[in-house]
Amino acid sequence: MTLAADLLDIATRIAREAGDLAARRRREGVEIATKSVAADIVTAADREVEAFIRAELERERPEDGFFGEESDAHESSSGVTWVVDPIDGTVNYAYGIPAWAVSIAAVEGSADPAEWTAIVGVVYNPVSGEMFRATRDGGAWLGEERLAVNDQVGPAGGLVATGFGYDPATHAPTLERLARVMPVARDIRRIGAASLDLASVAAGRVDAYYEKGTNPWDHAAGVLLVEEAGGMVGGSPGGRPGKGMVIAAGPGFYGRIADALETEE
Ligand code: LIP
Repeated sequence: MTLAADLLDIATRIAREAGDLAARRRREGVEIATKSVAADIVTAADREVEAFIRAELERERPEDGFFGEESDAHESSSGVTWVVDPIDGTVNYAYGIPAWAVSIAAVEGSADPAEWTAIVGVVYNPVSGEMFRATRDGGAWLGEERLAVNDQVGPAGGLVATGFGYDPATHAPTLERLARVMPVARDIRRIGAASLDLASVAAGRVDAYYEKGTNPWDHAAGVLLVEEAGGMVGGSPGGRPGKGMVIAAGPGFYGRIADALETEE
């Protein structure tokens, strides 16, 4: 079995078990705490689920590194680092909106988000039971269905997913950015979880996704899904996807939305 295939098996099993744990805790009731700003929340389940994922990964691959949303990073001695968001879409999870996911990626080459190469990515939605998965050069899949981005965007424009940061100070520029995108969009979708937004691009359920201010654990797995589904990904003008910007779309629409976003300079 190749390294990617082995890592995919591990990621898929752990994502499913972690997602089912999170779903159980949701049914039992959610305890909420605040992080950076009032709207940036974390639940006890976020921390418990990340601890579960971390312990399972350490048991399976003790030499690998870890880079997660809710706990300290751990340096890799194997060359592989796991990038984990235990519950992406935390606000949806807290409100009981059925749009949140466990996002797990395995990256190699560097533990720096600006330099690493994702080789495995899984995004698991425990509510729908959908396990989106991809390996580098192995395609993106949902069950036995091979995923492909939608590259036929007509004159009405693209169906564009996006997200808004928690910090109220970012809302004005976010809305200005949205106003620049609308001329190339038929409509907007604000799903509330970057990993599910990116999985939706990979599955052709939306034509594009963009967002400024997300964290590596929000998009590491989803970016690989889009790439392996034939899509294009990028960030701030000419850069890689990152906190400055994540853009994902089919090749035929990517330029239109990237141009609309680049005019903010
Ligand atoms: C969320 C992202 C979402 C973004 C939110 C938040 P979290 O991640 O998935 O796209 O709009 O502001 O960053 O906090 O739920 O893991």
